[in-house]
This record gives sequence, structure tokens and C-alpha cells, in this order.
Amino acid sequence: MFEALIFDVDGTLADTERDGHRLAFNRAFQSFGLDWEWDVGLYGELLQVTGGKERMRHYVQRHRPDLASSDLDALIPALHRQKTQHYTEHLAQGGIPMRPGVRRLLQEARAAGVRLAIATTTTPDNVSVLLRSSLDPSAEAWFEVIGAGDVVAAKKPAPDIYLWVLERLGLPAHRCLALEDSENGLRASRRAGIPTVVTISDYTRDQDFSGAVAVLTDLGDPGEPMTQLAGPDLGREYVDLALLRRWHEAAGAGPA
Ligand code: XBP
Ligand code: MG
Repeated sequence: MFEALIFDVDGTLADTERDGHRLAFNRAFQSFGLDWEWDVGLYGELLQVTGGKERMRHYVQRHRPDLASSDLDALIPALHRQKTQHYTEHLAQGGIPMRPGVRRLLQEARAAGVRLAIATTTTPDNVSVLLRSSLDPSAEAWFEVIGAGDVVAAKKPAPDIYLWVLERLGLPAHRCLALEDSENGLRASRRAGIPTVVTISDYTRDQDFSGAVAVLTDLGDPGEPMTQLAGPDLGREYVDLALLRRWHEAAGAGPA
């Protein structure tokens, strides 16, 4: 039986990448008079690198090698601050909704006394505004631990952010279940030893999810069934705590 659910944010709680982060990066590039433009296809490739600052540096090295790396040390943090401002303004206007079933599952978990946490590579401000604007004004307080951004040096697929969260929860990995949407995220949670359920997103549907307890299109809702892509199929329409517990036990992470 797990005691805590640990949620990724981007792609898992909400579809934030294509019409959120990507547009905010492009607006920041414009504000700085740069001719960089990340279209939907290019952004899919750049998502292999987690973290916005790291992603911009990767882009320059790969696509704009003419820029000296010494210039980037000042430019990238400034661009990233501007990008975060654009992104949080968009979110504050309710710009991006929660994915199907997320609110329902969080409410069920809260009512059942399951502890909640977040493990993400994105900037802490982005998490706060998303939770407040798209979930509930008090939703930040629903999560006992929020691990985000630069609190660890190595971002996903390194396990560091999950290990940071586990330490603060005071729980061993097998007493938790992680929810992720990407291969990088799954590799991070699995390296930390946490059984993980994946809900794919547009950018991640063709990635390798071996090692996941189950892979689904989304969490589903009553009357709006999810489709299960991998893992023990228990014939359920949507994900609730009972289903997560059965998958957790099937993964060999149940009571010793
Ligand atoms: C999400 C990310 C984030 C965002 C950008 O990965 O990679 O970097 O794209 O956020 P995951 P910042 O869902 O695996 O945590 O610009 O704030 O870094
Ligand atoms: Mg993600």
C-alpha cells in the first residue's frame, strides 16, 4: 500500500508544453530582439533536454553555434526570467486547464488521507501559479512537499528531484507511487526506485515507457474512459485510488 502520490507537473497535471512553455520562450526571444523561433516540431526535439535554461543552451549549441558560450552565461538567465514572467502571466489568466481526472484523483487522495507531493524540473513560480489558477486558490497547500527547478543540480532523467522529495516525505520509494508523462520523467522516478504510472501526452506518446507499472492515455473520468496502453488491464474506465493500489501491488511494491 502506498502512502504518498508524487506528481510530475508539465504534461502530467496539465498540457503545459506546446501552448504554454513554448510560446513563453518565443515571446522572451522576441522581447530580446532574437530571431529564434521554436515551432511545434522543433520544440518536440528540444524537450529531450529538461529545464528551460538547459534547453536554451542546448538549442544554441546545436542550432546557433556562432554564439560564444561566454555570452550565454549572462543571456540565458535573463531570457529565462523573462520567459517565466510571460508563462506565469498566461497561467494566471487560467490559460491552461488540468488534464482529465487530475482534480478528481487529487480530491479522492486528500479525502483518503493519502499524502501528496510534486517532483518537477520546472521553476517553482510556475508550479504555484498553475496550482492556484487552474486547480484551486489553496491547492499549493494540498501538497506536503513541492520539489521544483534548481533545488537539485541534476534535472530529470537524473533521480535527484525524486530522492529530494522522498527524503522530505520521510518515506522509502516503495511506499510511494509516481505519476509521469515522459521517458525522462519515468527514468528519473524509476532510478529513485518509485513505481510509476504514465499518462502519455502529445509530445511523449512514442517514447519508451518500459518499467512503468501502467501506461495510459490519461487518468479518465466517469463517462470519459481512458485507454490503457500497457500494464495489467483491470477493465476500469478511469484511474482512482483503488486501481492505483492494485497496480502498485502488482508491481511488487505492496505490503512486505
Ligand atoms: C518539464 C520541463 C520544464 C519546462 C520548462 O519536464 O522540462 O523544463 O519545459 O520549465 P518534467 P522551466 O515534466 O519532466 O518535469 O523553463 O521553468 O525550466
Ligand atoms: Mg512531464
